[in-house]
Order: sequence, then C-alpha cells, then structure tokens
Amino acid sequence: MLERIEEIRGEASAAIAAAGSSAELEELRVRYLGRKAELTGVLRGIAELPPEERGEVGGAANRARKELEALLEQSAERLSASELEQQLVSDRIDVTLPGAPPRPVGHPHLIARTTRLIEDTMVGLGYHVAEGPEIEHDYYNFTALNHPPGHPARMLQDTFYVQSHPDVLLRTHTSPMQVRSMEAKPPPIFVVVPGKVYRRDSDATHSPMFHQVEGLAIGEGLTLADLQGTLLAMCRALFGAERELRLRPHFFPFTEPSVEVDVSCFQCGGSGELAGGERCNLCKGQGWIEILGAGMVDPNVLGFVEGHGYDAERVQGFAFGIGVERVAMLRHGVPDLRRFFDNDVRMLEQFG
Ligand code: 2NL
Repeated sequence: MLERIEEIRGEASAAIAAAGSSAELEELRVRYLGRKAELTGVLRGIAELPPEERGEVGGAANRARKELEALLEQSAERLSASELEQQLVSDRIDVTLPGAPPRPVGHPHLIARTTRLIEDTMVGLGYHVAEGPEIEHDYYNFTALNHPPGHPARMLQDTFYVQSHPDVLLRTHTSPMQVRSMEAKPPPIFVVVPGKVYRRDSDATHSPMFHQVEGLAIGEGLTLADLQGTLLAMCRALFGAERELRLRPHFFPFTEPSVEVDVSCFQCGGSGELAGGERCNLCKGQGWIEILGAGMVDPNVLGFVEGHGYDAERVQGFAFGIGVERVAMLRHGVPDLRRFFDNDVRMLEQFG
C-alpha cells in the first residue's frame, strides 16, 4: 500500500509539473484528488485496515495529498500568470490605428436651410436679420399694418386667437416684427424677418403652420425700381443667374402699389416648352412661376411709427413676403408641403 501511494505521488507530481494549462491542471486535480481518485479511496479506507497499518498508511496518504495540493497550487499560480501574459500579448491593440469612422450626425432641416439661403442672400445686400414672437398682439399683426377692424384676414376662419385674450393671436405673417424693428430703430432700415407663421388653412399646398421671410427697406428716395432690383438679386440667388422677373399688379393691405412677382421658369428657361416640344410641367406651359408678393409700403403703415422717426413725407420704401416651403418645394421638386412636417427620416435624409 505504501508503495502504491508513493507511485501515485510520483506519477501525479510529474504530471502536475508537465501541465501546460490551467484547464489541464484542473483535470489532474480531479484525477488525483477528486472524489473518485485512488488516493481519496485509500484515505477513505483507512478504517478498514488492520490497526497497526493505519498510522503509517494514513500518514503517507495524507502527506501525499498535502504535497499534491501544494504542487497544484504552485502550478496554478505559475500557469495563470503566464496565461495572463499571453492574453495581454494576443489582445494588445494598436493605439495608432485610426478610430471607428465618425457616426453620421444630423443636419439642418430643408426648411431651415432654405431660410438660411434667403437670409444669406439678403445679408449680402446689407440687410439685418431680426426674429420675434410667434404669439402677437393684434395691434402689431393687423392694426399697425393697415388691416382695419373687420378686415377679412382678422376673422376667426383665418386666424388663431388665444381664447382668454381676444386681442392676442398667432402671427399670420412675420410683419409684426418689422413694425417692432421700426419702433426700435429710426430710418434708414433694411431688415429681413424669417420665422413661423400660422393660418387656418390645411391642404397639399397650405399648412396651419408655415415659414416666411419678409423684407423691409425704408429710406429716402427708395422706389419700385429698387424693389425690382432687390427681388431680382434674391430670385437669381434662389433659382439661377439666368432668371428674369415679372411684376403683376395686386392688392395687399399694407402696400400701395402692390405686386405679385413671377420668376421665369428654371425648368424650361421661360419658354413653357421642354426640349422634346412637350409642355413644361413645372410652369404649366406658362414660362412663369408665381413666387412672392411685395409692394411699396403704404404711408398709413408709416403713420403708425411716425413717432419713431418714420415721416411718410420724407421716407418711403418697399416690403416683400416670400414663403419658404414654396421655395423649397420648387428648388427640390417636393410635391406636397406636408412632407416637410411628417418628420419621416427617409424624406429628411435626402436633403443633407
Ligand atoms: C404675400 C407677400 C407681403 C409685405 C408682405 C409688409 C410689411 C410691412 C409693411 C408693408 Cl412692415 N408690407 N410686408 C408686403 C407685401 C407682401 O407678403 O404674399 N403675403 C400674403
């Protein structure tokens, strides 16, 4: 029995010394010290031995077990240290490699980009940009802009009012901020006001909320010719250097005379016909596309800011209003303005 214990001890310690991995070591621990191991069986069977053998066999078996346990522990330490070393080598990363490609970030909405383009063009002509409240007093939205009480634009069908304050409303144009700009600064003034406006209207070409840029120029000696030149520069920036303008008489409450402005079609070049001879679908064969409204500021409007230096006998000027959605639809071929507000990324992503 003592010889067998010595054999097991020798075989096991050689195997432990030769083990090449922690996994192999664990196998050896089970084989030599586990519940079914021979040495474990010897220790368990001590009681059945003749009493004179118990001490010697038990002592040898226990010593062998202790020794193997100690050897296993030493080897485990050695192996786990070298395995860690190996892992550190194989997992080493090259910190000089370029990083992951940057995640694509968002971009301004097409309406914001179109607004910017209009602003930038007007800033290039010397205009300032002003923004103001979307919730307005009826004085700034209507009264000071020559829309007298009872004017149809003031009616409930057209304008959103605040229920508890009948004289407070969602602005229907950005003109109120132009009145505020005149109150804040005497002439000459050259200002554009971009922003959201609200009207009770909803279909493929009208949304209850839409965007507008209005321009105002007041100074000495400004004429309709100055208005034409200004709008020509703006429309060429938006639709191409070849464009021409056509002004048709119109009516707006705050301008006199007033005009509607058409730009020569940028698809057919103004001929109304495409290369193959068929009718241009963009201008419907007309050669012209209606793009904005404008006019010479009505002296009555200046009357409301007379106390701020606007004397209608001394200064005059022009104003215009342009719809941002309409410009964006024309420039990018968007067929329905509601697509701007659905916020479907498949739509938005097309205009990065
Ligand atoms: C349009 C075109 C327009 C104005 C806006 C304006 C502003 C002031 C004084 C006079 Cl402070 N006019 N703005 C003038 C003409 C046209 O907008 O199609 N509107 C419905």
